[in-house]
Parts: sequence; C-alpha cells; structure tokens
Amino acid sequence: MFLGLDSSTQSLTAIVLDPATAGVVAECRIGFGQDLPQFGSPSGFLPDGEEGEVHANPLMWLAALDLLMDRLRQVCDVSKIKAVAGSGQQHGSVYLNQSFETVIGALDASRDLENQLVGCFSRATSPIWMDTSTGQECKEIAAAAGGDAMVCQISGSVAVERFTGPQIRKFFKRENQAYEGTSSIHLVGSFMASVLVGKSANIDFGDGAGMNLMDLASGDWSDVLLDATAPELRGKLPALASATTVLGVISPYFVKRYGFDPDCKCALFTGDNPASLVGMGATEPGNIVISLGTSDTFFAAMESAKTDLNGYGHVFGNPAGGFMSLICFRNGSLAREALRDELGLDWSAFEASALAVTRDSAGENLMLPFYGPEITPRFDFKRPVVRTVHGADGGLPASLQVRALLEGQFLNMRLHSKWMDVPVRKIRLTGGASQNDGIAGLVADVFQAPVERLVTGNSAALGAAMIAAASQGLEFSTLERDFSISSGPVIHPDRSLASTYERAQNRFAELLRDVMDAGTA
Ligand code: XUL
Repeated sequence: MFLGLDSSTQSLTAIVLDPATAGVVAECRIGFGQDLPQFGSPSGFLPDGEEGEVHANPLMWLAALDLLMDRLRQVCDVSKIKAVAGSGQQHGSVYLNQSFETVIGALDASRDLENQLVGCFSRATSPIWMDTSTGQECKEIAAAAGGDAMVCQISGSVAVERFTGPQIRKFFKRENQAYEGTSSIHLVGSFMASVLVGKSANIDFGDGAGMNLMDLASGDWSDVLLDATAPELRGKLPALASATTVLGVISPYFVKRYGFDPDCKCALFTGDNPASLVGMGATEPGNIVISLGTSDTFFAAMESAKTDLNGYGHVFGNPAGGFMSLICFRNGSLAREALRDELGLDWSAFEASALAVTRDSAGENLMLPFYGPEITPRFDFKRPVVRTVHGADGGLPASLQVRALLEGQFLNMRLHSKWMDVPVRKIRLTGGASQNDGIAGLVADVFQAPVERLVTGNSAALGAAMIAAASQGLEFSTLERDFSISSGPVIHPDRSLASTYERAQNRFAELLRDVMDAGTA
C-alpha cells in the first residue's frame, strides 16, 4: 500500500491506495479550523494580517500530522504501507534554526511533535500563498536580477508576491537577526517530509519552481536569483531533486507511535498542484485540469518550458518528468461564495441557478468576477463589474448573475491561458464546485472542449500516493489508468456556442482592459 499526504491551506488529508486491487483503501482528513480550533485559524491561516500578510502557524501542521496518523491507524493497517509521499500548499515557507535537524533526528515517540519541535523555529509563523505583502520585494528582485523578463526566463515566473523568494527577502529585510539565525528554509511540503523522514528533505522541482529561485533549465538554485533575494541563501536551502526520489525510511517516531513498518520508504513532497496533475491523470500534454477551489487553478503538462510574458502564468516541474504550467486565480470560491451570500442563496440554490440558465443567454451579460484583489490579472479589484445586454450595471435576475459570474471566471481562464499554447483536447474538472452539472457544462461550452470529472475528491493526496508508488518503480501511466478514473459520462460542449464564446471572450478582454486602464473597479 502507498500513502499520500496533502498538507493544504485548510486541511491535512491522507489517501492510502493499493495498486494490487486498484483501490483506495483509506482516506482521512483533519480540518485545521474544525479539528484544531486552539490555533485560532478557522480557515487554516491566522486572520487579520496587516498589509496583505497571510501567515499560518507551522505548529498547527505538526499537530495535524499527529492527529491524522492517529486516525489513520484506526482505519487501516499502516504497517502495510510500503512508501509515503506528499504534497503541500505551494509557496509557503518554514524558517528553522539549527536545532531542527537534531530534534527531528531523535524524536521521542512518547511526546507529540508540536511539543518537541516548538523550539525549532527562527520565525514563529509561515507566510503562505495567499500573502500579497511583498510587492516592493518583487520589484527589488526583478531590478537586481535584470528585469521581469529575466526572472521569468530563469525561474518560469516573474517575481510574484506569494512566491517564496520575495517572502524570504522581506524576512531578511525586516527581521534581519532572525534571518541570520535561520539555518534552513523549507517549503510547507519539504518541512512535512523532513519530519516524516527524520532529516532535512530535498525540495522537488515541482514545488521548487514556485519560489522564484530555481533555474528551470539546470534544475539547481539560480545564483542570479539567490543574490537578488538575500545573502547566504544557498546555504539555507535544501538541495533540489525529482519528486520520486526516495529520501530514506520513515522516522522511528512513526514506527513506534503509530505502527509503521521500519522499512516504509519516504519520497519527496511536491506542491499540491503538481501532485494534482498526477492525481488527475494529466501528466501527458493534452489533458487540461481546472480545479475549482478556494483559488481556482488551471494547469497542464507541457511539451517544453514555455513562459508567460504577461507574467500571470507559471512553469513548474511535472512530477512525472518535464514541465507543467499553472495559472492561479485568487477569486475562485471566494467570489462564488460572495455572490451566493449577496443573493441570499444556499449552495444548492446557487447551483440550481447555474443549472437552470437557458442557453439563449449564453455570453450575453458580462461580469468581471472579482470581489477582491486578483492575481490573474493582477489588479486591486474591489467588486465585480457587470455589463448587461442593455449596457447598464446590475439589475439582473439572480440566475443570470450566477451565470455571468461563472462565465466570467471561465472566460478569464480561457483568456489568460492562451500563452500556454497547449491543445485543449479534454478538460478534467475538480474541486468543490466541479460536481455541479451546470457548472461542468459551462466549462465545456466556454472552452469548447469535453469535460470529465474524476472519482477522487482529493486529487493532490491521490497524486501524492501515486508518486509514492512511482518512487517504488510503478509506472505513472499504469497508476493513472487505475486511479485517475472518470466518475461518469463525458460532458460534451454545445458546438453551436463556439462563436458566441469567441465573441464573449473578446468583449470580456475589452472590458477588462477598460477597467484596468481606468485604474478603478
Ligand atoms: C499556486 C497557488 C495555490 C496554492 C494553494 O500557485 O498559489 O494553488 O498551491 O493551493
């Protein structure tokens, strides 16, 4: 059996799979808000950060790991697990002092992780991907490295607020002594992997590419970017390696405390999006994944590393080899929930309106679907901008507002994914809102491509379990055939709407340009 862990924004999830029966044996989830209320993070992060800061308490992730393992051993025989791998919310960073390696190398199985590691942090909290506080540092890094295009060419992304390099630079500038007292900087995923294996883990190419520090071409840290970010940085970063690298066997802590086999192997943790690419069966170019989550993401395997000169898209390592692209939209569920609340609907009524809309209103009413700052496109939106068929703002019945919002989200995705230049042969849709047939149908129509949904609810944890299996010699193609299974019939696009959505996309692009040029929303 193989275990995949997904340490995401709001929860820690485990999936155990058995390739012999092509089945998922167990699934467990710890919700940070619900199961660990003592950390004061109802949505997985510390509320009320100033100036766009969004941090989380890394001790919460450790408490979740203990709790999860305890639940897991009650629902499955963990001694049969041959290998573990994982995924973590991308970009988030954990700052550790020199005691970290000693402590994780000698954990006492009678005491919990939180209490043993509490003294290992040189920074008490971890900035996560939702943090937008490093605009100034992004500018400084770009200037020092020779401009945005250079940063993008080396690392696959322009300097981005939530990426780890700009976050590290801010820490270096604002808390210089604490930076100097930092022996190692891990990503959320490589931090969890380190604890599991009892020594400092490598960062994989998938997650490493989300830092603005990795040279995509060489697969090593880039000296230009390291120098542009903070002094002495190379010495604080773990080495890079591919996701299927075996780090060693699981730490005796997990053997003694939870009953793991002492020979259970640990592979690396990758980012949640690269892991999801695997779980969604999309490691080969042609299958596009759209994930409708807290943030919406659009990602796909790529033939070669192509970069987005507009600076919105990113290139990461594909855990199965080669590259993947990713575009992240901040106003995902955030916006769907905001409109739902504004209209006073519950989810089922919201989804029913998405389902109920008639096709003759397709693409008619435009909405820039942003309730707050967006990263794709990067703009400080305050509220959605609506243009009805009559040109005026608002006044639309609820169902048409829901349709305009969803169409707006998918038109925005279509517009900002053009640079990838990958054929959209099939879309695999995942995440909370994907189960709704109306929403899935809209995706098919807007992109004019067939849409499939998979049986799994957590593609990142599933992908991580598949990476664990691949680290032991199983083929990704076999794993994808057996585990990335479609949950129902393919939803085909209405081909008669092709030109409607072509036009809608152009009008959407124009409206976006007008609003952004005017500088207010
Ligand atoms: C990707 C991104 C998010 C996080 C959290 O760039 O910021 O998708 O990985 O899921």
